Amino acid sequence: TWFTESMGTGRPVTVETRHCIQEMQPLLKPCLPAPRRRTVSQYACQRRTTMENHNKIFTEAFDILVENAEFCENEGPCLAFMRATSVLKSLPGAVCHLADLQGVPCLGDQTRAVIEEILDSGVSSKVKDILSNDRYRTLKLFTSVFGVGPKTAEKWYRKGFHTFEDILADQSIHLNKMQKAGFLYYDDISKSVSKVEAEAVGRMVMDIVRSIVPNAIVVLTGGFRREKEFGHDVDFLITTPETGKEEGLLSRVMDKLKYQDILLFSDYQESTYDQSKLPNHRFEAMDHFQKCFLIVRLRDELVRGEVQRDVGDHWGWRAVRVDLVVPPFDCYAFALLGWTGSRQYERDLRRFARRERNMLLDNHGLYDKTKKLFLAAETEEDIFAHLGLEFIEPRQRNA
Ligand code: DCT
Ligand code: MG
Repeated sequence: TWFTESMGTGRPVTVETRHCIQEMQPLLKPCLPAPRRRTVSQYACQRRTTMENHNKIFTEAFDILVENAEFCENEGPCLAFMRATSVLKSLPGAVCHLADLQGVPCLGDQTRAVIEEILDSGVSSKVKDILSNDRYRTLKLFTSVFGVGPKTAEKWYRKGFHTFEDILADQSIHLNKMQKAGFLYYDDISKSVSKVEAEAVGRMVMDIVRSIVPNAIVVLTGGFRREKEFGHDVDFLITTPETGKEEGLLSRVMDKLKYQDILLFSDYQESTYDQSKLPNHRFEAMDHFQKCFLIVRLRDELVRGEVQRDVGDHWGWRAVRVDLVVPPFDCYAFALLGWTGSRQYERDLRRFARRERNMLLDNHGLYDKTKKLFLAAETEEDIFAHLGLEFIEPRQRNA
């Protein structure tokens, strides 16, 4: 059984009831307007994608296909399903017939077959098979632990483990510091963070940063900047208007968090940013800025503004995953654009820059390969202008 929101009622919907929903859907949801002369760009950075997704029935299926392809290291299908789910999220109405897909790019034979099956029967048999697959279920469970990637999950699965108890009881397993924290705070950090909680973390981080550098800039990025209501973590970009002042800032922030008994776990990464080594022709998942991946203690009173009495096993606080990234000021706009996401939006921005503009874009800067020079930017708008793209608000980057 896989769950989704039942058309706003909040009730879970099972696979078995999906075909009924499918029949009701045209009555309840605005269907896509006729595809006459509709042109949808193949690049997410030329589409506006808000949190209003009219095609959840398909995108949820594709998200599972993406995850499964990742577990199988099937890069081609993985990318194809990611592009399909992203383009469907951007459509202004529900797809009710195959004909609605006319003019919609990024849909190959495989993806169309999945859509067709869901249109016909309400479910995808491929997805159903994956959801009952032992390996998929186990890898999904293991990778839900902070610090456990697909490689480690696979290793544990091959040892015959199926549950957390199996792993924790085995003497031969050596957990690293991150994984230990991942298991220790599992219940809290696997619960999503609300916008109100993210804002409370924001005030906490802001107070500490400003007590060190009064004119520092602290910005909430990631999904919350895209106006998502919930997230898996809270991402911040921190910088200072005077270049150089940001050096050492992060370790001082962490000292203060420790001193205030807020820090539950930290993985600190020193900056490896070296301007002389740019432009970067390789695609790298991670940028070179000073950063840290944290688990912090968020006290209830910071969220609700009043002291709560501890009840039962509730201790008056919850653990939250927080990422802090500190770019130098002249990279700020690029870092902001990169850390705002979504991941698919970023992927397509870079692909668009490379293929359509002969430029290289990453979280550090933008390089024009034709003119052989770096293009400076103070704001995100500057970067869109360099790329010859219409500006897309963060809330429309939920690709
Ligand atoms: N990002 C990046 N390089 C990375 C990791 C992330 O540029 N190595 C960008 C893309 C999205 C953004 O940073 C934030 O990442 P996440 O927190 O993973 O995603 P999110 O969109 O904030 O989603 P969630 O709500 O799950 O946190
Ligand atoms: Mg995030």
